[in-house]
Amino acid sequence: MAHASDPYACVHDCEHRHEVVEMKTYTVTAIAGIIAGVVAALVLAIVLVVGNEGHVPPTPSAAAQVPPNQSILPKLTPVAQLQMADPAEVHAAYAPNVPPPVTRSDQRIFEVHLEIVEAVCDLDPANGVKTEKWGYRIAGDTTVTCGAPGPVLRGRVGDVARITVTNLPTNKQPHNIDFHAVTGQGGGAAALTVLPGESATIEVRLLYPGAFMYHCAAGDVPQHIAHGMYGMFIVDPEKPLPAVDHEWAIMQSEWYVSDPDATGLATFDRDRLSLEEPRYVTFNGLTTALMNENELVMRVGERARIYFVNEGLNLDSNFHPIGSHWDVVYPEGATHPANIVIRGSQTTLVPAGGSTVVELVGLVPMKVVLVDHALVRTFYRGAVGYIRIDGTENPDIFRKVEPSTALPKQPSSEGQASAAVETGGGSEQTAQVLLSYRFAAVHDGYTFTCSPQPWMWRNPS
Ligand SMILES: [Cu+2]
Repeated sequence: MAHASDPYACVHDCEHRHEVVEMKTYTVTAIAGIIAGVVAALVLAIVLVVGNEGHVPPTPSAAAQVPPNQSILPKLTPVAQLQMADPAEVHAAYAPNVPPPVTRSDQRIFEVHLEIVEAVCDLDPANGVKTEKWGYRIAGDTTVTCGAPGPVLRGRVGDVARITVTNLPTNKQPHNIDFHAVTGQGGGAAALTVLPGESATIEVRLLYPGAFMYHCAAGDVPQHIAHGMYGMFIVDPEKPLPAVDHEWAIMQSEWYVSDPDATGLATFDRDRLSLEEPRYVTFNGLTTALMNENELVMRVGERARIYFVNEGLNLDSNFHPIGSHWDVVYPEGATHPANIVIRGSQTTLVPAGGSTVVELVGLVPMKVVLVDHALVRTFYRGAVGYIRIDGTENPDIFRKVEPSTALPKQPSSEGQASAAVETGGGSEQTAQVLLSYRFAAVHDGYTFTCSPQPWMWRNPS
């Protein structure tokens, strides 16, 4: 029955009236749904573009598109139908640099040629310590005589990599390469075993995207890896990872050497190797590879991606950026979109022979200190690197409060701690690199400030 106060009143019967009410309800619901959808899309776009600097990492919903019982292997174009990659493509570079991402949409054949070098090389330049290193260089690059770590290689899932390894005739050892990116006997090691003066070639399909270790697997494999015979192979997914402002490669490794003699030469120490007690732990093969003039540089507002391989030989790495976070972690360096990324991690575990891919956002100017947070390796053994973030301060994120206002008026049971790592200059005479760790704590209304404690790389372990 019609009612004067009923906005949906009809003049016929109640059934018809209900239909009109339902139709109008549906219409209102539909309009509201459309508006809600548009608003949600706008909010999502704002979050992705503004809140995350335009970065769109893989999401759990995307990962769910490939259930575990389905293959993630690419559909392979037969090798006979593949074209050679454009000669302008770059597939090898030296860390911390990486070759540019492979962004083409088809599978190609590309070639890389590595040479094996053996030489006495710097290990701890600030202390004048050298050791015998074996490693890899881009073939023909005679400017490189120390090949540890070896070049960073890069290709795309589905590509065929034609890899040639040459053992220079001046070398003394047989060598080869086991590529963790390769599917086939020994990762190619047997097929690539070469005596001094020999070369060998394999053609291999890149099936899984990620950041992969490669290493020598000849003879006493631990001895060869401990001499520096390793590198990194980045395999880009079919759909490239989101573009970032910087991409860098870092390789952690251990050096089992004696104390240096009077000339600074530290020799291979098999006892230390057997005990898994390295004398040095380094990023990119040197104690100074990522500091001073070699520190990495980015700006506030930029995003950097680090491809990190733990070359071992024996230790797991606890990769941590002091003063920042891993905004994105591709766990175990497995960048296939079927995987779920981690957001906002503090420290990511990287097993020996494994990797991670992490991203860091510059939010305030500082020096991010890259460490293995098993900190003996950083303070006593050399595993440290720096990312300098330039730009404008942001007090909404970080500011120092003067001590007079920082001290609580009433004793509090809640303590606060802050820590910083910095380098100190060694004297010209000792040429020591000093690290100091300054710990300041505010606890129960009292301030404790410990004096900087310098340790030297040569500090006996
Ligand atoms: Cu070798």
